[in-house]
Amino acid sequence: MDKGVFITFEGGEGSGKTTQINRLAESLTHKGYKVITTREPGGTPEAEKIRDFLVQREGGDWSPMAECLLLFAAREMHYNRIIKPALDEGKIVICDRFTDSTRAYQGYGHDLDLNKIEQLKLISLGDVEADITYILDIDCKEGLARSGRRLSATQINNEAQREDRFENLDTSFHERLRQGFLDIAKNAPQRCHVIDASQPLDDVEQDIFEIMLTKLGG
Ligand code: Z5A
Repeated sequence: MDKGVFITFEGGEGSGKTTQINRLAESLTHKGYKVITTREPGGTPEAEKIRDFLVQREGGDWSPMAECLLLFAAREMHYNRIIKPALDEGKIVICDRFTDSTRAYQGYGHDLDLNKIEQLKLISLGDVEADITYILDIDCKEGLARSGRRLSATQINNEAQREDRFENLDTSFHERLRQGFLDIAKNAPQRCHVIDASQPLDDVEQDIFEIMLTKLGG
């Protein structure tokens, strides 16, 4: 491939993004594609520092606009230093969350004006969007239960560093978030594919891979 493919995974807490990204990356690598996986917030050492502010329990009490500015600061460096160079080399880039998460979490979830989010996106990234976005959709309670089980199984020495600042928000926040992702998908049907993430792992994987093969032309 001369030009790479930019794939993003989106969804609420515990929707299975990380698990499915690993599976998709393995299948595509097995088929001979050059694949990199990355995540947001994060992906560069600088952006990983911003991640700690945003997702750790004691990371800070940020306003939605401050969160949004930090996210685009991290994303600008991540895109230009990691994602774009890999795409230019013809690689497939699979990213755990991207701009749709800002639209859903800060916009729908925290009620930040969606037009302001689009303006910040234009300033920092221009018209950059993924080629394919998978939105893993799951009932909020089920997703939070999965996420809670994963968090409690994670070994951590300092509780203040636990990545659960968003998990700890109330159920109505997570309901708005879910609806936000579904609206985003409805408004960008060429790019976004909603996947029923409540299915068993293998079935979710199969739905994702079938769409991928169609996009890659078999
Ligand atoms: N954030 C934001 O506000 N604005 C932005 O612009 C961006 C991010 C980019 C970090 O994201 C936080 O940053 C995020 C929003 C905010 N909110 N939080 N918290 P993150 O992606 O790193 O965090 P996350 O969404 O909480 O990830 P997660 O809990 O790790 O979920 P996941 O990656 O979607 O799921 P998973 O780790 O693959 O699976 C979770 C568990 O469920 C695990 O034990 C699996 O084995 C299990 N699982 C997965 N799939 C299944 C199925 N199908 N059946 C049964 N069990 C399953």
